[in-house]
Amino acid sequence: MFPDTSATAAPGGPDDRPATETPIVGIIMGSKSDLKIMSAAADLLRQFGIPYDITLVSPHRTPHRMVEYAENARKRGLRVLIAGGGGAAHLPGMVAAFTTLPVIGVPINSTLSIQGLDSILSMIQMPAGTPVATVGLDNATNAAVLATQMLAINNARLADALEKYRATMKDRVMRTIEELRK
Ligand code: RP5
Repeated sequence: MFPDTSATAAPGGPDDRPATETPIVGIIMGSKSDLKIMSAAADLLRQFGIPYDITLVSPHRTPHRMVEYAENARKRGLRVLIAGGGGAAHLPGMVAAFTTLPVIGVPINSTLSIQGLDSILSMIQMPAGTPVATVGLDNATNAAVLATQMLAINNARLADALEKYRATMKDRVMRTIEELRK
């Protein structure tokens, strides 16, 4: 169920840094039941040293909170949003309708889901003009990597950290290849 964050540990950032600075990434999800998936995004952002905040925003149970969150996101300094949801996963699309910040959607294979296909379809077919950058099912790690890549467009430290992250992945594959040769 959990993404293997050990396989994608990000070098180049302090591992245990608390998110005390002004957050620039907002992680939101429809339910506490999504947290076991979405925490992988928080873990990776922390490793990259990117300040974030994380909270629940339900499009169906707290719709006014969702509008307020999305409308205030840019004003309070957020630059990218990561939104996860399962079942009728309307959160990323609706948040995207209320902000011009980039929204990365994480479809979640929740207990309500039809094996996650419902969540995926709820996010990917956005009308032209209001995109949600949808990553793979339960892949909050990729959402965090994509957010980091967006922030790295004009941030040399993050660009360097991403290079090291890629190098770490390559090293793991090369080590496995060596082990298989034995
Ligand atoms: C969605 O419904 C949430 O994102 C969650 O994935 C799913 C189930 O929510 P709970 O019934 O577990 O609160 O809105």
